[in-house]
Amino acid sequence: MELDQLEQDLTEKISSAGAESALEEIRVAALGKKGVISEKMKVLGKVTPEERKTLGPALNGLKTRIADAISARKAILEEAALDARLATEKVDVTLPVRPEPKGKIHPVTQVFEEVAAIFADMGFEIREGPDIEDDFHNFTALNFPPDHPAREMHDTFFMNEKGNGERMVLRTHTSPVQIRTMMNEQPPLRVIIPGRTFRCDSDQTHTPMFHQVEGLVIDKETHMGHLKGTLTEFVKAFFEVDSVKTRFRPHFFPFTEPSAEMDVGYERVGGELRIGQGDDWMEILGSGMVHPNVLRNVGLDPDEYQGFAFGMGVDRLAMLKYGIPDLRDFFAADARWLEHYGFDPLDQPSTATGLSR
Ligand code: 2NM
Repeated sequence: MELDQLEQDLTEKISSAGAESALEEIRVAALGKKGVISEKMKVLGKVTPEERKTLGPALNGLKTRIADAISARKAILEEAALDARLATEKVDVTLPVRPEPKGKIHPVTQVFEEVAAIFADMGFEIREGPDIEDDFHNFTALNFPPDHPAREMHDTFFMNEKGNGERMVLRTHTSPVQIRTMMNEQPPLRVIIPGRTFRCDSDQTHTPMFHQVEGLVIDKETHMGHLKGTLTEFVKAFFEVDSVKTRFRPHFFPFTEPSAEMDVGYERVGGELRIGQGDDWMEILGSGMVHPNVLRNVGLDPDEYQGFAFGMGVDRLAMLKYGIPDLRDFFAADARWLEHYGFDPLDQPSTATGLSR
């Protein structure tokens, strides 16, 4: 009689348990080490053999039925919990698609990334340096003579004199980073340096702040052939054409000897510029073999090491490639202009999947 009542109580509790934690409490109270059923089992040793014959099977049966009832209830609760979770995670496939990401990549940023992707494929690494430079890194180490016109007030932005009389400058090119790289690292070097540059110049085709990518290769046997091959491959990859007509025209830079400007053939078809072929020439970049004085200034022996360097204006490259007519729009921060000329932030330039789409 007593066991029947106990079974009825437990069964009712089990079927009304609303959570797995409540069910576990019932299990411990009934079947745990000090649970009611376990306590009753302990008494079996103290009853007469006669009583044991009926009480034993009765207790064992009760234990099994309660354990079964608990696992059955547990399965129901687990299923209900899963159903509830699935209901909250339901996706409404009739909702409209998400809007496109807002904002565009500026053409200058796009070109920086395209140039980096092309040179990365050729084994170049990226180096960066400060916008504010000292005279040594921006001029002296680069073999500019003390009276060179670039050092004049009207070409270079000078900071106020420091206590020691030294005047820092806004770097006029990214070449000081080449100097820093050569002084801090050992050849062989293959690096490109993207960045902002500053010159005191403002008209239709010049802005006081502009963008450059320069490059540097230093090794024991690097020669003018490597320069021509590297830059020709670069121009082909950048303008996304299979062949390009080029011309290397002698030039002068203080930091390279010999120096050459690279022109590419182009033609105008209708309103469109076609770069690569044609009867007209367009200057695209400056280059040359690093001057022995520059190598000596950074502590390299010109009889052991040599190399080439080059530099190009990123703003002009962006105008040429993407048909942007006015340089000053680059810096006007006009959202409608950027919406028109800008690039999708999710499209990463890569030579494998296409630089631009
Ligand atoms: C140019 C053109 C030619 C150049 C040279 C160097 C250094 F540090 F190696 F001497 N850096 N950049 C270089 C050479 C830059 O820009 C039109």
